[in-house]
Amino acid sequence: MTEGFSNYKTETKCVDGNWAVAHVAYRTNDCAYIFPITPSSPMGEEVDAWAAEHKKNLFGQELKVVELQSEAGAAGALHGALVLGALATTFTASQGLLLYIPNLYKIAGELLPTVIHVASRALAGEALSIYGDHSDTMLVRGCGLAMLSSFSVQEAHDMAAIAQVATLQSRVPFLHFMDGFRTSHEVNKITLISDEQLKVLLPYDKIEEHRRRSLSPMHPTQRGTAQGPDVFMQLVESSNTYYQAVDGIIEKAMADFAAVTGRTYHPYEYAYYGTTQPTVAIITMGSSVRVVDRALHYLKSEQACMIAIRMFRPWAAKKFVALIPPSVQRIAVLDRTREGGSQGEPLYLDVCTSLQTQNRHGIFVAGGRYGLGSKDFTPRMVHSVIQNMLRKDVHDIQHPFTVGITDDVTHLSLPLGRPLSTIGDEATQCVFYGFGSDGTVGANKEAIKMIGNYQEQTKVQAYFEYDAKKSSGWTVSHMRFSPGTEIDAPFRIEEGQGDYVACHNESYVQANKFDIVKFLKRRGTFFLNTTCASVADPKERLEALEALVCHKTLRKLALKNAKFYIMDAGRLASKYGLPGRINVICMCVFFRLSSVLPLEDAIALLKSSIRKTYSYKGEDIMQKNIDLLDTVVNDPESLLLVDIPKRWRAFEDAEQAFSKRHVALIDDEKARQFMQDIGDPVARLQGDAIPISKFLQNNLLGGVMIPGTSKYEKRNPNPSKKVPVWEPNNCTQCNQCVFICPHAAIRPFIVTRDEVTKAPHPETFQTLKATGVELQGKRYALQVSVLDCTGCNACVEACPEAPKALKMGPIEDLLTTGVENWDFAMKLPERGHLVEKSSVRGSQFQTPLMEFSGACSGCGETPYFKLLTQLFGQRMLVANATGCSTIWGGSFPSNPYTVNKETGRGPAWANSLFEDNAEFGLGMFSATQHRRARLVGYVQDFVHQMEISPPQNDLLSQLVALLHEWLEIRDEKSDRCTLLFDHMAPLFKSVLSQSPGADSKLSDLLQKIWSERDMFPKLSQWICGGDGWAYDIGFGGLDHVEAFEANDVNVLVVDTEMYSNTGGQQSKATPAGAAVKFAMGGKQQKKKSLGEMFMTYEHVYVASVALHNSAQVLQAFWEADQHQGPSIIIAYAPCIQQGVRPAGLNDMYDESKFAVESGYWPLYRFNPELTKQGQNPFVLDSKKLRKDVTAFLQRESRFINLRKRDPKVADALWEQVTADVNHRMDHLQQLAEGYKNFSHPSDAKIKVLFASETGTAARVARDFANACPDSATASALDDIDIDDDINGKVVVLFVSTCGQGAMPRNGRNFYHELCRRTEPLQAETKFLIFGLGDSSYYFYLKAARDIQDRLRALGATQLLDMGEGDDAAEDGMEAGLHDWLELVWPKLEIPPPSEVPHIQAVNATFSNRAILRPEEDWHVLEQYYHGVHHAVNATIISNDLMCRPDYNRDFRRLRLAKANTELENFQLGDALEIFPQNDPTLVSQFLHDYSPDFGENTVVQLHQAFGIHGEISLAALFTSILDLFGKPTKHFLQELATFAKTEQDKAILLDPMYLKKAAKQTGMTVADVLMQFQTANPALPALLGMIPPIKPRAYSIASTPHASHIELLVLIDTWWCEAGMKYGLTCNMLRKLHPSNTVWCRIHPGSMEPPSPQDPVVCAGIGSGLAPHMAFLRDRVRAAEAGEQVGPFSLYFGNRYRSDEYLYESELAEYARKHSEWFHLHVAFSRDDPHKKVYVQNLVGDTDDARLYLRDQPGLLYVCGNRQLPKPLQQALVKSFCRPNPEDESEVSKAIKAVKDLYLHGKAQQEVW
Ligand SMILES: Cc1ncc(C[n+]2csc(CCOP(=O)(O)OP(=O)(O)O)c2C)c(N)n1
Ligand code: SF4
Ligand code: SF4
Ligand code: SF4
Repeated sequence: MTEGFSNYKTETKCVDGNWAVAHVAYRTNDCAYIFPITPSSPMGEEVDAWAAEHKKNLFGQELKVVELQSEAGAAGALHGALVLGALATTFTASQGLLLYIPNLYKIAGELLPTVIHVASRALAGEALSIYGDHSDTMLVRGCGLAMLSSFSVQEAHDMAAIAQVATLQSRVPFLHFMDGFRTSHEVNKITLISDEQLKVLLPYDKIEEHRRRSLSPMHPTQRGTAQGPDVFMQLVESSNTYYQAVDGIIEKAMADFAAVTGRTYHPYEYAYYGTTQPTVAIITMGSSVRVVDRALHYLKSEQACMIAIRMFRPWAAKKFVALIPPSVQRIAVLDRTREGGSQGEPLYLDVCTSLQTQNRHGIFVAGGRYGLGSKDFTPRMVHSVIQNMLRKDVHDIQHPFTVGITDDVTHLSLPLGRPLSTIGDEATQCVFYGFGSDGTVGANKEAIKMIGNYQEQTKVQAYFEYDAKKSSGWTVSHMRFSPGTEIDAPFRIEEGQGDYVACHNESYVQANKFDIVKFLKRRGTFFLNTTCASVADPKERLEALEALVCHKTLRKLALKNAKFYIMDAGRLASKYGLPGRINVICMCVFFRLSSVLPLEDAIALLKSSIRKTYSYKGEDIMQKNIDLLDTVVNDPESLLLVDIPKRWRAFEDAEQAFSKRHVALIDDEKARQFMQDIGDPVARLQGDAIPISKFLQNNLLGGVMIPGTSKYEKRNPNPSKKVPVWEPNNCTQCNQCVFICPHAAIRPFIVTRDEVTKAPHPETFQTLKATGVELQGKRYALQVSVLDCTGCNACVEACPEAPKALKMGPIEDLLTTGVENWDFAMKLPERGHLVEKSSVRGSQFQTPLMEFSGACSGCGETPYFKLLTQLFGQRMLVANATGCSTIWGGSFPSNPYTVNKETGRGPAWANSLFEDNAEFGLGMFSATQHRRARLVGYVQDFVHQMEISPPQNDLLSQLVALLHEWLEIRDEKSDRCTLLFDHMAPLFKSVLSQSPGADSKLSDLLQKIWSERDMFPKLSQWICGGDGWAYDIGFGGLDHVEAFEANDVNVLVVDTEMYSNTGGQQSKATPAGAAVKFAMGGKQQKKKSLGEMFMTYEHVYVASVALHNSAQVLQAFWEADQHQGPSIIIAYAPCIQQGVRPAGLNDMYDESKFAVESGYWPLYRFNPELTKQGQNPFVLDSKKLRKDVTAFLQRESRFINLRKRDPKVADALWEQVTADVNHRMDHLQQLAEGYKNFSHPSDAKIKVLFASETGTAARVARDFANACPDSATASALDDIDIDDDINGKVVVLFVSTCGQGAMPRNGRNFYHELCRRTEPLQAETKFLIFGLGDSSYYFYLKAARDIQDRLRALGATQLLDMGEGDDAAEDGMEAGLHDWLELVWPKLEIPPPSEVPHIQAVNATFSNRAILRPEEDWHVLEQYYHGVHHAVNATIISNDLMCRPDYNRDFRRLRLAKANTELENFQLGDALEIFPQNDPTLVSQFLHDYSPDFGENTVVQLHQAFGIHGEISLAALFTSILDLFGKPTKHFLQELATFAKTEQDKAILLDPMYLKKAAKQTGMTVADVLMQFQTANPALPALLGMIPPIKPRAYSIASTPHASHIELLVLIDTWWCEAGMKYGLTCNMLRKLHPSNTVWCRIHPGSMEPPSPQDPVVCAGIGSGLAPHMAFLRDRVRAAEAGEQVGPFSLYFGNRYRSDEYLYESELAEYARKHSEWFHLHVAFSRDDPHKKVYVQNLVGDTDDARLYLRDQPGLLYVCGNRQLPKPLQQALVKSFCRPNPEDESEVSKAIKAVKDLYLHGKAQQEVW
């Protein structure tokens, strides 16, 4: 080496450690094998990007960069390349490095030269940590690699070169490591090694030798043989000489390097700054060397020196020991790793051994751990280490020790002294606090480069810290600059050292959140970006600041004499159309205030940087940024210096952090403690100070986390400051917004009216009458958690346009009311169980058990996980692969997985690693299976024992019955097992607490069952992860799990089409043409079709789903869970890394939709269960492609960027993507049309179609299609083609109506096409249509009617009247569907599907009791009514006829005592439900006649049948519970037919006409049928299961809650058959009741919202429909008589004859007389004048009341009567509304609109029957 280093031209550059290493590795290698892992990924990314730019290495080629499926793969590939004589390298860290281990042994064993570059990182143990320490590198120290450690960014660059030279010289492979993050991510200004210098250093002869040694058929040799005991050892030992030479080779390489570069290094370095002889030596390696050096330098310690270790392997003991001065008596060895249970950590052991082997005795060696997981290591800690070593008595030295934490449990930690200001005054130190997405970090990275590059001698350093949240969390940038002195300070800026401290988010200084000012030095500059700066008046501005910023902060600013500047950067940015992007502004402020560069130069540099950065984003954005910059520079007004008033010095510290106050309010004791001790300090960046004991006290040992902590954070992660605002009048309660919300921040609540009044802000706690039968009487509220909403806009996008019921509004308006209303709503009872969760709407009433995660705003992964928890959350186990879903799903201390507040149950979630997740899940599953089998064994044993000797004890016998039932249903995939367990648990506890019975074996068995109680529920095993896991690293395991049919597990793959968590590198899910990291040149290969691969197994349930199609997603989740065997759902997940333009993930919903509609993402399901039923298992859910794939590609940066960079390549790849998409679609189409030998659906004669918003119409259509032998599967209307699928065909349509009469979204395009079409349909086109809707809506069934009208207009023949499925009907829409289907089958000339009835026999046995006392029956019935139905037994006070006794209609006034509190608490407008009973005489007669086997006194033991347990006589059962005299259903007859003894009986029972005929003739009852077909004699349990239970009947209450009784107005129902008049069951009972009789009844919330006494009201009622109006009227009379102000009240009442049916005549007349000023009575009696029938509606139309009170005033309309009333009444309203000018057309059309609005705005309420 002859040339001097000064001969080379060198360049300096501001770079980080990763870049520095990559820069050398790229140029000195042929190939690189890569896989992403933090913090080493940027090395791979850099080399890939350079290769994409065709940059050349030293050998004149581009580096060949190959990404593998895992690090194990990269290691294998590296090995192969080396064997083939390539110069090859790789980059990795942590778990990645562990996966290299087997190959490291191979590579070292074969003496293959290579350098593996590692950014050293912690290993996942009790938790994952992406941060730096030496745990990974220390674990590979035995593999046989030489190991070099770099201490700084410059060294990382230099050691990369030295290692490369040394490996080639020695043939020993090298591992070169730097400290993860601390060095890999620190930006520093370094001097680069030029190509010329590298060329001089590289031993080309050795490269040649390496190449010559390669495996080649030209000179073949064999590698990797198997050897026996005789030779293996000798061959292993034969490489010793190579290792012995390494030390010398490294020394030489370093010397050569020094000669060429001027930078001198040694394997071990000595440092001492005292003047005498040191007695203490500190031994360390990595970045800590610089810290120790700085501390020693600052302290000028006479006692302590340091020996720094660069060459860790091979360890040269002699060289090392020689550096220890003879004066040293004590050594402290610092290790950045922990080996639990060892004698000491690796470096410590090496030091001790060296002293021993080199004969240096008498030195005390203490070992200490520091900096684990990037814990900051500072000079102050070094000081503590020295102090420890200088303790007088050697026995007092803490060994082993830790430094940097407070260990108050094992007391290993050293106490810390005051911070040392080791950085000289020459350097400027700056701290910036930013918000995740505000661009602060990016801007700072730019700034550091500008400053560093500005002048040759300027030195810079920057280090960045981030919140664990994926975005919108905090960021802290630490930056140092110096005019000439090197900045070797690998630690954060310390307290009181900052020259410039900036807070870019005002919420950080609000309510004492972060202590930012602590960094500021005296007289330093503090900049705050705040809205206060926009307050014009200086005095008011100061007041605003005082109101906003916590006083502790203001006091500190005053005491530090700070220069305090403010600016409203947010306002400025918005003004320039760049909302939220404050980076340019804040950077400019920094240059203005810090004077690190002359301002003019700084601005020029900033402008050129803006041009560079924003050129990709378009001219417009670039110009806006430049204009903005000019404003900040030129407008002195925008940046204001605050004149700090003296009073701030006296401000009190008293203010408690908002979060602390918030934490104190947490109800749950455990959670409060956790948040106090840990959650809150961590959130306020004070986690470093938490002592170990706090973790133990909170039971966090072993990485355990308590559930549901994310909800306590309330971090307001919303840069847009906008949240959705609900417009209830437009809301259809579809819950689509709730489904899509990635953050679970918008939720529907089912509330009672009473609860609404208790809301903290009832005026803003808006509600709607809840739709759907199951929610009758309840209210629907939609609430947003204002402090958890991220403002992502997804809910607004998802809200159907009919018009939209959500829009974004300013958050300020809701910060108090919204927050408090939300808190209130969260405390409301859980009511999800009231609604079936199998529909989209129903699923969203279930409380999500995954909420407020740290995912990016609008993340496409989270909604899927949220849905999983809503469906299966309380019985769900999750194995989650490392990836975004573990970071947003499990970042300590925020746990978004939570529990149901009533049961305390929720998802059990765990993460093992990235690579092993499928296996991890399989382990969970098999353990569950095994443990459950054990439980089943115990239970079977126990039940068997009980059969042999039946229990004498009542509790025990109940328990046995339940266990029996559990055994039967234990494999049912539902919550039933859990519910059964809930019944069992108290019995178990009581039985176990009783003194052990005589049989201790039995109690042992019981005890064993109890100890396995966790296995009672049927658990649902989920294995979840991203595409990187499923397609790449975990594919082997995933494949293995799916390959076995017995593995009943479900896999969810959230496919973002890249490794999102590590910053967006390609996976095999990335499509061709995408330019993502590791594929910057554009991915060449098409996306792997994972779903299709798994379909080939044929037993795997496979689905490909996308978010916007909520119904399909939901269906897939259900089917996957229900499938007996493995499943996989591949879910398209829009991700921030895809770069959706222009709105990013604010467009998440449309992004998903576009992907599907362009065919880019296919929707399908492959369900093996269908194969079993002989059907095509493959269903293509996305059929019709409406958008162009290229249009989709044009929306995303991942595709567009390539086009900008390399249009030719992009064009070719885009063509390829389009071809791939079309090809895949064709293939899927073929599968749909004929998978294997399943029939082609075009054979189908009937086409079944649907338009469905919430999935109900789709479900009904699919059921119909399944039942109809001549049809294929059902399709959404938008997926079909009118000509192909409708024209000339027979179609059956199921259409729901949403919004205010809107078409569901999957039918809109179809409808538009239908409307546009002018060409008639072929004459043979026939159709049937079934509409679904809610009759309480004005536009009931509108969508179905629109389609019907249009089809008719185009000439199609309608085969039947439209069927009506009314959600508001008593039995929901099913009844209407049933009736319609009865007519459909004959019309289609298809025999109705033969339903094989499934008889659910009740769990009952004959009792051995001969007879029961009536009180005993009563006791059980009480259990039934009270326990099961929450009914009470009320006494009749009076039962009065309201008409003449001989009159043919029987109106009655019934009064009941309100003796029970349950009856007292009803509200105006409620109804009373009465449980009727059968006539006991008829029952006893029937039982006597029906069967000789049982009679009325027979006693049966019910085992949880009808919800009861215990013995009951058949008489009681048939009188009170079973509807023996009700009308038989078709279903009942079918069931009975299965018992028929003769074919003839069977035929009669199955004849559809039989029921009709018999009903017409005799009014046949269930009892009649049973008597007629006595030979079909079902066993009693079956019979009890076949007869439906008696249903209660509801009657509106006519009295007010103030009255002492409950009054009902009842018309006794009768009906006729040929045999005579018949009574309905309840009426028959009611008419016979006498005072003092009792009835079972319960309050049923009314369907109409009552008016307040002040509301103007118009009521229209006919017959007994007067009842609710009477209640409203009586309430108003009461109010008026109490002196309250009351509004006008008009009552229109109609009946047939005035003489006999003028109900409440005298009372009404009296009111009309007494209260004429506000009460207006109108009565109509239709039959009084046979020539002119006058109805209620005629009176309404001919009077002014409706106009006055409903049009001119904001009044309310109430309508109660039969179904004939509403329509004519609406016309009457129009008439009244335009009464003064009935002929004026414009008045008429205004009136029509006003009536419509009345209904649309919920001002009209009706109850019809
Ligand atoms: C063995 C190993 N290699 C690499 C990593 C680093 N790593 C963590 S998550 C991840 C990417 C996950 O991507 P994907 O599975 O697609 O999930 P996403 O983040 O997109 O949700 C990588 C590479 C790791 N944790 N372990
Ligand atoms: S804006 Fe986004 S986070 Fe907020 S409620 Fe809507 S979907 Fe949820
Ligand atoms: S209509 Fe809009 S606001 Fe109402 S539930 Fe549906 S999506 Fe939500
Ligand atoms: S998947 Fe994408 S959007 Fe979601 S948290 Fe990860 S990076 Fe953010």
